[in-house]
Parts: sequence; structure tokens; C-alpha cells
Amino acid sequence: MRHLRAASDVASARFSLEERFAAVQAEARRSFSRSDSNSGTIFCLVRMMNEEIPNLTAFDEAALDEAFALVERQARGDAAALDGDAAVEAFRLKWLGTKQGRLKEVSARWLKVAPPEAKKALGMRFNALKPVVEGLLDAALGAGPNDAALAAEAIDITLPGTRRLTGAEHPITRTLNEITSVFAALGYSVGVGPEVETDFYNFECMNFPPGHPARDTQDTLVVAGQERRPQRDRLLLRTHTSPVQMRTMESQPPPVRIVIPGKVHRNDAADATHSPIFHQVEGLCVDTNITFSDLKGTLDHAMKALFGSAVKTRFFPSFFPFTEPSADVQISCIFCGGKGCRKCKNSGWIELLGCGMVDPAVFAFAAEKQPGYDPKKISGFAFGMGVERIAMMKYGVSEIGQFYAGDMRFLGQFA
Ligand code: 2NL
Repeated sequence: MRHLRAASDVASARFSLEERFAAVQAEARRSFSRSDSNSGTIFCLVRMMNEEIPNLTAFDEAALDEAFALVERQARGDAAALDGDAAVEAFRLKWLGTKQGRLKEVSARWLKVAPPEAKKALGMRFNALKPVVEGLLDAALGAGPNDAALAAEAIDITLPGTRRLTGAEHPITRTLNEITSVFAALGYSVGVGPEVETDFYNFECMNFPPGHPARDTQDTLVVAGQERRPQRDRLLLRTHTSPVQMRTMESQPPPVRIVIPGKVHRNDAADATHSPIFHQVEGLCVDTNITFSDLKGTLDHAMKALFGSAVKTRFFPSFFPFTEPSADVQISCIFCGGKGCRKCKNSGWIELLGCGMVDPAVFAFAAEKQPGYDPKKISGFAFGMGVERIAMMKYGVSEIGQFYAGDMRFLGQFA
């Protein structure tokens, strides 16, 4: 029985698995021509139907040990190469997948064709193999990425880091907030309103008579295509924040104490101190018996709070359409303390804001919606200041355009 010797050779450890398959196949080819084996017991033929899961046609202990060891080695080989979650999931499907997994294939190929007396031994080995593969999967799931995957995403901690820039308030925003907080501390509320306004709120109710130069399109940026509307409804970019103060008076009766910070627009040519877009803080105080002394005291306090308690103020007659009387306010030079220097053109004083007692004509517009603004019963003062001008003085900035250029070398100095 030459093929039996051959079979035992095959089962021995002297040859590699592949050599043994080859030897067995050769022996089988020879055996087929002789039909001397009808015992159907130890005939060993392992044929590579599939590259990895062979068909099993011998069912003795040694053949089963060998076949199951092969499959287990394959599973261990696969598990050792896993790198990353996707590969682990692919391993699970390949080995434990309920439809096309390899364990399913092992059971289908081997168990199905096994003779009844071999089924028990085969089943026991199969039942032992399954937890081994499941254990490999569990280990891969818990193990995290393998060394190769870790090396691939390793970070060179000796490289210089990326420095994150510290954010900071823009100097205009900071100045605007500083001014509003000075007045907030005096009990003023803070209001905001639209930048696109009507001619009525920007000019008419602020007592700009028809033909006043400030209405001229030279100064005002208007929205195009408004010609068919009545003059008062035509849209424009607000040239000051006063419209918000009028809207506030229309919506609430006196007393009113309010500051309006915001962006305003004028059709000005840009130069070192002018920009067509700039910022303003305007204030309004209305109550019974508000006097010019209240105005002077309030603004003197505000300038001391903004520039230091040594600062003095003085008031000069001026003109605004919406106040009567009106005044320009100067502060003692914050650079030389009033002695005279280049900044104050040797005068010792710097002009900083405008103010005045609210014109009765302005109150009359408010009184159309809120009768409480009857100029015979109440009075009030208002003031307005340019934020850029104050920021330029506070921070020693000589060109207004620096605020809008977005140059980090400039802005970084405020971080
Ligand atoms: C300046 C001067 C000023 C006002 C603004 C105002 C507002 C209302 C009524 C009356 Cl609702 N007046 N605002 C008053 C005087 C001066 O601004 O030089 N601004 C940059």
C-alpha cells in the first residue's frame, strides 16, 4: 500500500506544507489508477481548490490537526498585519463574516463532506478554532494601531511649533467701548441703529434746512435709484448716528440718557486724518431742567475719565443745525500738559468734540410721536465725537488709514 506510506510521510513534519500537498497530489494521481483502496479511511488528499482554504479529504487525527493548524496560522498572520480600524473590520468580515467568512467556508467545505465517524472530531476542532479567531479580533480591537501605523503618523516633536497669534480688540473698537463705558457708568444706555437711513432721519428731523451744504451729495453717499421717492424717504448712508437718537426719542418718553456708538459714512477724500467711513459716539440727555452746566460737567468728567484726571476742558461757541447754543470742546494738550508743543500747535489745547443744547426744532419732530418732548417742558444736551481722532491721539497714530489696512505689524502692537 504505497499510498499509505506516502500519506504518513505527508503527515509527518519532514516537509513543508506545500511540499506535502504536492506529494499527496502526486500520490493521489497514482492511486486513482489503482482502485485498491476501498476502505475509505486513511486516504489522504488535500487539494488546493482555493488558495487558502483547502478541500479536506482525509479525516484522521493528523490530517485534521494539520489542516486546522494551517487555517489558524493564516488567521494569526492576517491579525498580525492589521493596521487601523478599517483593517480590523476587514479581518472580522474575512474570518467571521456570517455569509462569506472563512470559518463559515471551513465548516461548509470540511464538515459537510466529512464521513459521519469523523464529524465529531472535526466539529470539536472547529469549535476550538472559532474562539481563537474571535480572540484575535478582540485583541486587534483592543490593541489600537500597530507599530507600523503608529510610526506612519508619528509627529516630530523636535520641529518648531506653530505659534498661535493672540487675538485683540481693534484699537477703534477698544476706544469706542472705552467711551461708551464712561457714559454707561453715568447711567446712559447704549443704542444702535441702521447704517442705511432715510433722508428724514439723517437730515430733516435734525433741523437741516433745505439746501444745507451737509445734504449735498458731495458729503453724503446716497443709495442709487431713489429719485421717484419723496425726498424724505430716499435712502442714504448715515452721516452721523443722530438718527438713532431721534428713533430712541420717538420710541420712549423723556427722561432719556443714551449714547450711540457706530459707523458713519461721508463722501470725503481719504487723507492722513479723513476716511469716508469712520466711527462716532453721540450722546443725548433729555429731562426737565437740563442746563448747559449739566453739559459742561458731564463732558468735563468724561474727558478726565478718558484722558486722565489732570485734563482740563474749555468750551467755545460753535454751530450745529441740531443744537442751540452749540460749542466746540477743547481739552488741555495730553502730550505737553498745556505748555505748548507740535501736537497742539503750541496752543496747549486740542479740539476734540462738538456739543450743544438740543434745538427746540429737533424736539418738535420727536414730539410728533412722543408729546413728552414738548420743548416748553423739557430740555436736553447732545454731543458727538469722532472715535478715530480720539484713538489716534491715545495711541499716537499719525495716519487714519492704519486702522483699516489690516497690517499685522500695526495691529499686533495692540495685542
Ligand atoms: C461733532 C458734533 C454733535 C450732536 C452731535 C445731536 C443729536 C440729537 C440732537 C441734537 Cl438727537 N444733537 N447730536 C449735537 C452736537 C454735536 O456732534 O463734532 N461730531 C463729530
